Amino acid sequence: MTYRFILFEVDQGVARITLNRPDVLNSIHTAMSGEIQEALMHAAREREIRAVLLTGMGRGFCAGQDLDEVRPGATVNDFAAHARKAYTPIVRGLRALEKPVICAVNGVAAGAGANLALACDLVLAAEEASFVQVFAKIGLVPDTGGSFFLPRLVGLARATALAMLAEKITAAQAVDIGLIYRSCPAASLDAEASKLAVHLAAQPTLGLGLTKRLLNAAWVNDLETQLELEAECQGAAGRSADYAEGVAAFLAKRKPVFTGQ
Ligand code: T3D
Repeated sequence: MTYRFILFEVDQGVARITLNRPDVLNSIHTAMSGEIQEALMHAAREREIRAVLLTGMGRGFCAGQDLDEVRPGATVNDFAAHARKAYTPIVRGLRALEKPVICAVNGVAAGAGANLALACDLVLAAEEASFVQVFAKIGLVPDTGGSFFLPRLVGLARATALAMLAEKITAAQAVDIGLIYRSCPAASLDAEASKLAVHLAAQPTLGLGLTKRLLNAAWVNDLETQLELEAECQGAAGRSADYAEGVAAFLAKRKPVFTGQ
């Protein structure tokens, strides 16, 4: 597929998705959302893709919904239908993709843009980047999974403050409250995120995918259900070629070569 609003490149097992509407801080409209959804499906389908790196072009990561597309009187006026079509499938795609997804937040992440990042597995941000649950400023509610991820990541008190006050927080604050994994200088963000993605792409992909399945389920399961799911996933991981390779390499005191199977 040819993309107009994102860039999609595959190298060393990593699919890099770059949101590419820098003039409007990579805000998302319907066509761009469709491209992100297609890129995630492509990443899920292709065996040689073993990690995904999501980032933004220019000075912003993503300013959420393109407000021009949804201004009063515009063609998109049923927000429920729009959320189901443009945002829900992206969050589902990110969480259901049983491969690690790294998000490199290169600048401001606002509204659905912030929550797009939170739906990824490992979020790195440039020190200059910021996060804002901007919805309350325009009379909307956190979507794109924000109302799910926020309280689980930072607790109800902080989630409520972030969602209701719509204050911008820095990348360092986001790390401090457990919203994201870590921050680094802007100049090294791309290299750090790429290094992490290439590393993960060479790890036991099947096991990492099952780990992601477990972590997804842990947010809703009780202990008994989760223990059973762990047993099932361990069964599947134990039958993988990468497990055989990992143990053989350990016993032979050599570096393992994982194929992702
Ligand atoms: O149907 C549904 O499901 C609705 C879904 C809603 C989900 C949402 O995401 S709602 C939230 C939508 N997003 C916003 O409300 C954020 C709006 N933007 C901002 O508040 C600010 O731009 C930022 C805080 C993100 C960054 O501020 P700053 O000062 O660094 O940049 P700027 O000057 O405001 O923006 C730069 C340009 O990008 C500017 O265009 P210009 O003047 O250079 O021609 C601005 O208009 C444009 N831009 C920024 N955000 C958006 C946008 N254009 C369209 N839509 C945007 N969201």
